[in-house]
Amino acid sequence: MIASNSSIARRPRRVRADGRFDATAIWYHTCFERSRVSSTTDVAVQPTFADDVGRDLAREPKELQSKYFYDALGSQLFEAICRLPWYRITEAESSLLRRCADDVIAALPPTATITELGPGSGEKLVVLAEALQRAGRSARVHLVDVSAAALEQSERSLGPLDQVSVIGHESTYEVGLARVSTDRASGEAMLTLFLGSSIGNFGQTAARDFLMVARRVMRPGDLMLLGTDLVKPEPVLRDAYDDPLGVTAAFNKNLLVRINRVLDGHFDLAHFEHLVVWNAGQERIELYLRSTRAQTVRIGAIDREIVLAEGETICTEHSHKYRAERIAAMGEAARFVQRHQWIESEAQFALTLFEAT
Ligand code: AVI
Repeated sequence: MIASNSSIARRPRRVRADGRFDATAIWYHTCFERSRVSSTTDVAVQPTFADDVGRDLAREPKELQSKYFYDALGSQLFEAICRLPWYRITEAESSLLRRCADDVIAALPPTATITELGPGSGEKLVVLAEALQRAGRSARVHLVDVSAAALEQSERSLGPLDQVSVIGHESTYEVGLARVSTDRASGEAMLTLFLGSSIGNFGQTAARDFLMVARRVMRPGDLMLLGTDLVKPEPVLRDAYDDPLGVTAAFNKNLLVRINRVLDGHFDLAHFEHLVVWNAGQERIELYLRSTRAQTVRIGAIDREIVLAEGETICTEHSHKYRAERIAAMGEAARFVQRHQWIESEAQFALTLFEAT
């Protein structure tokens, strides 16, 4: 439901893929209308946390997937990271967005839907909602995230806005975007926001494939606003990912806390340290959890003993940094053309507006 200007529905709705009660979203029952409309089995066919942890800790070298950072505590720790003076991405992107929001909204046809992939705190959408207001417009906004906790956080900040009607999709980016795109009216354009340099957490091939998949569900003329952190001096990157307050270390170690809590794991945090490596060849930051001694850790729910040597690492995240001049080519490979690029030169961060050709 969407109406003109300020009379639009303002209550966030949630589309959960499996239609089950979400225990982490109790506030919904008191604060918001709740929709269990469900048309995909996305979450149901995803490998479970237990499957992924069992398989990834059996690999040599060991790894854990960064998507599992974002439980309720991990999402809050990430919000704290975004406020750290050493982690410049959020502030740089917000200031760029304030600069370009009117241009982005002006580029959007009068009837349009906005979809944000991985919305985080929702603060950036507030900037676009203000631009919508200045233009005397309103829009339907879809939020897509696999994390219920992250969706709740962003829906809370967007709930009171008059210019947007918010619909949450607890789903993978690809499935959520496809659903939003196919469900819209024939003349309705779509702006997809993929911000915060989230694309940097994909490998290079995965990033290219992701843009191709996204492009496949879009129509010619649809827009995508892509946020990418740029290559910068190593000490600056180190401070961003190994901050002096230890928030990023806590964010990283929370993966072990999550395994302990959810999978009956027995990781002792005192015997792991947060390790940050700048891989200059691949132009990416790598996060690890390093075992400070030889140890065997039981994970009850998967009936496994994980053997770690002293100094052995578990890779938890890659965060790729980009070169501004190569971003257009990355889009072109996926049948996008670059319409604008805005660069925050101090923090070295880029926002690129692509159009589907
Ligand atoms: C979400 N993502 C873009 C963040 C990044 O910078 O790669 C995640 C993060 N990891 C550590 N700090 C922030």
